[in-house]
Parts: sequence; C-alpha cells; structure tokens
Amino acid sequence: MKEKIDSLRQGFEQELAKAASSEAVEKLRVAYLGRKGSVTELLKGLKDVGAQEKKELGQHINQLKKQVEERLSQQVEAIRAAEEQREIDSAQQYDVTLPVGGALGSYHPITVVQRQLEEIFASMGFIVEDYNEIVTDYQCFEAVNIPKDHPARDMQDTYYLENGQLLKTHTSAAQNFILQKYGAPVRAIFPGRCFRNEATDASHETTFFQMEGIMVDKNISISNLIYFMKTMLSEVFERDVKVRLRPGFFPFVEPGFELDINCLICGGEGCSTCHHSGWVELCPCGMIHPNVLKMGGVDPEEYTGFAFGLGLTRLVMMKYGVKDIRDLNSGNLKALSQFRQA
Ligand code: FA5
Repeated sequence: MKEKIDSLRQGFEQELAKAASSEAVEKLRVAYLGRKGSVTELLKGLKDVGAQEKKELGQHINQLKKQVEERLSQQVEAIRAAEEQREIDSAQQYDVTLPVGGALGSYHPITVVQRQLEEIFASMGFIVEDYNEIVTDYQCFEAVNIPKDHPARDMQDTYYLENGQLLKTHTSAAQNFILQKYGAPVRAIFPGRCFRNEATDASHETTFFQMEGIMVDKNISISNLIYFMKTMLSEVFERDVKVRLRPGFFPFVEPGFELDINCLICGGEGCSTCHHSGWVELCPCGMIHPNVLKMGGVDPEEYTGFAFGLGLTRLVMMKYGVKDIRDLNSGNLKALSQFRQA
C-alpha cells in the first residue's frame, strides 16, 4: 500500500502540472478527494489492514490528503494571479505625466451660471448654502406647508426610496433647514439638483437644477422681492429682458407669483421650448407663508420674508439659446464644448 500512496502522489503532481484552468483543478480535486476519489478510496481500504499497519498507513494517507489539498489551492491561486496579470498587461497603458492633448475639460454651462448667480447674490449679502439631494417627506413637503394628502403634492411626481425618504423635488426642501440654522434675519440662496418623474420634452427633464432664495427680516415686502428678481435678471442677461408676474399658487407662499420670461429662443413668437406660448416659467416666488416661518422657528408676527425658486436649468437655456433641455443633460461633449470659457 505504501507504494500505491507514493505512485498516487507522483501521478497527482504530474496531472496538477497540466491543470491550467480553475475547471481543470476542480476536476482533479474531485478525482482525488471526492467521495469516490483515489485518496478517499485509500482511506476506505484501511479497514482491511491490521491495527499496527493501519496506524502507520493512516498517517501516510492523511499526509497525502493534506498535500493534495494544499497543492490544489496553490494551483487555484497561481491561475487567478496569472489571469489578473494578463488583464493588467492587456489594459491600455496611460502615461499620466504626458501633457494634455486634444479636448480640454470645461465647466458645464449650468455650473458657470450657478457660480455667476452665487457671486451676484453674495454681493447683495446672501449666504450660499448646499443641501442634500435625499431628504425626508417632512423637509420636502410638510415643513413647507404641504401636509400629507394635500393636492399640491400631485404637481411634483416624486421618486420615493424604500426607506421612506425621497429625492428632493424642489430646493424649497431646504427652507426649513436654513430657517432653523440661521434664524431671522437671514438672506440665503441654496442651489441644488431636483428630481421629478416627468414626461420629458424640450423644457422638462426628470433631473434639473433650481436655485432657491429666501430673505427674512422685519418689514420685508413684495417690493423687495421684485427688486431682487429684477437685479438678478439684468445681471445674468446683461440686457433688458421682458418678464411678467402673474398670480401663482404654492402652499408655502402667500401671496404667490409666477415670474415668466419672454422666450429668448423665439423672441416671444412661440416655439417648442415655450410650448408655443411665447413665455417660459422661470422663477416662481412669493411672500413666505407664516406657517413655514413658524415651523422654521421664526416668529411671523415679528418677521416677514420672500422666497423664490429659480429654474436654473431653464435660465441657462434662455441665456445661451439652448432649445432643448435634454442637450444640457446629455453629456454630449460636442454640444457642451461650445460653452467652454476662455
Ligand atoms: C417649485 O418647485 C417651487 N418650489 C418654487 C417656489 C419656491 C415657489 C419658492 C415659491 C417660492 P415649480 O414646480 O414651478 O415650483 O418649479 C420652479 C421652476 O423650476 C419652474 O419655473 C421651472 O423653471 C423649473 N422646473 C420645474 N420643473 C422642471 C422640469 N421638469 N425640468 C426643468 N425645469 C423645471
């Protein structure tokens, strides 16, 4: 039996040297260590030998078994390492020290305009705040006076997460946070990405940017709101643009307005961007509802304020004459490189 063990060991090593894939190694494992494998059969054969011999042979067979197990896992590891090396060798090699050639990167036009707006508002004493994209139902709706089952929720088809949180549908979701953080008086803008389950068209995307602003102080009125909106638009467009203010309903402002801009794609004649109306909804706004101030920890008897929710992506479309909002989200470098700043 001793010779049998030695010849099995030799045979195993020869076969292992030829096993070049993990499947071949697995076959070998079954052939030697499986239920009917050669080593297992040897162990079974021990029952037919005497007690003294059994002890000695048992030790030899167990040594062989251990050796086979170790060699098999060594072979698996060697095959894996060789595969990894092959992948590395075949991957494209980059020399990171080479100077940049070809296309230069540039800021996205939305980032360019957002930064411009941040500078404009900062120069008028506004803080610039950042806020989460995943928010709670309370932040997005209840804290801005849209209780559960309020019909206003239907206007914002919302992506809910399994844990009950949601992708923010509007930057107003940060109003409560800002009021709680700074109290009154406060002037703040907070740009951010918003998400809605929209049917997309030339002026609607499922992912778009807004820039919210609030100003809360003693004696703030609609005149202040109009002043800041006018200043912002004339700074961004660097020319006179026609706007109109009409009543608009949002549960978190009272009174509320829709600020529309004369469509700069068609000059007001009507096109697919403005849905053939000549006007583009750009910046709803209004005087902050007392309930919103209260929930933000601000006394509405003492303070008033305005809020606006600028459609930043649409503003970019108007500023640069982009007819279709989808071009801005496409990641199409040919389209986006046109906005590269010198
Ligand atoms: C709101 O989101 C309110 N939170 C705005 C607000 C803030 C009102 C503060 C009053 C006070 P609305 O759903 O209308 O309102 O969106 C505001 C702006 O975001 C729109 O005028 C439009 O310019 C832009 N917008 C809305 N939905 C989309 C969309 N799917 N794609 C691109 N832009 C959009």
